[in-house]
Amino acid sequence: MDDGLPRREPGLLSADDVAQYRRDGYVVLRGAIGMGMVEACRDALSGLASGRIASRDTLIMMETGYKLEDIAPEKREFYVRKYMDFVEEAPALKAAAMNRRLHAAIDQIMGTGRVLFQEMALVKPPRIGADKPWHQDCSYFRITDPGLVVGVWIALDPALRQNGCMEVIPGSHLRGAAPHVHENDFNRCRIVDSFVHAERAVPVEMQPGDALIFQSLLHHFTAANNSDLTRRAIQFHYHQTGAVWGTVEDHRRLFHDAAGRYAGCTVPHADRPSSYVYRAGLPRPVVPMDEIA
Ligand SMILES: O=C(O)CCC(=O)C(=O)O
Repeated sequence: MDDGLPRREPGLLSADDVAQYRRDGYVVLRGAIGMGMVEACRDALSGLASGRIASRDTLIMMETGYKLEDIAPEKREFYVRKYMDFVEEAPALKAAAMNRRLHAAIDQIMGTGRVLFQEMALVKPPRIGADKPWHQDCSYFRITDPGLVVGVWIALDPALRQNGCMEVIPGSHLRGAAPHVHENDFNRCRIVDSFVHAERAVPVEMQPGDALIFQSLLHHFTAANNSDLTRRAIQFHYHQTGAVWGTVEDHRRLFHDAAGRYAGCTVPHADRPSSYVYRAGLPRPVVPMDEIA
């Protein structure tokens, strides 16, 4: 019967899933994007690495010890560690970031109205893919309320224990911001060891198209890839409309050591200042899109 009330798209997450996000800090949405989209995203990344797809903005970082210019274009993707800032370069990558089904699920957790402020593709090439140490993503973002930030990590290959799937510590987001320290590389910033309960880690194995939706204070890690299996993923960060970007001092109030000194990951090393700034100034409103492939 038509009662004239607006109809809501059926929820993709159950009440238990939403409760899991609140309690554990993460939930997996299986089959968030379809296989056609997975293949289109893989092809776009491969095209960006080889130069087949023209890039205006994308930053490509290689695994340690490898240089883009030393490797033949068609082989480059097998040495890439990370792509950043790519949604405008390929329609499939934008359609993944704005996927209607994914955002209907995030609406259930966060409410409506959000912007995309960071995109990355994270690759662990077979045998050479390095680990990513334990960290909280909001240690990289100077947003004053981490509860308004949500991360989404979408597998493009099977992500398994042996090729470095995501590992999380359920409930760690409820313990607040933990102090981090930089290693010798600006991209390697980790939670101070004594704050990590690694014995409680849960590996989250996923199939291509599955999405891990996680709170920005969740402790997470990925191991090195010592297998022959590649492991590609795309990761997006969104914040709800109205979230405030603060100063280093605002961030220090969250991320500090016992002496009160800044212990987040946003301050470049004095000896090697980073020119990269997360795209806090370029938030793009989420406008849900249908899949294109
Ligand atoms: O995909 C990975 O290996 C790690 C991703 C991650 O946690 C990050 O870059 O923040």
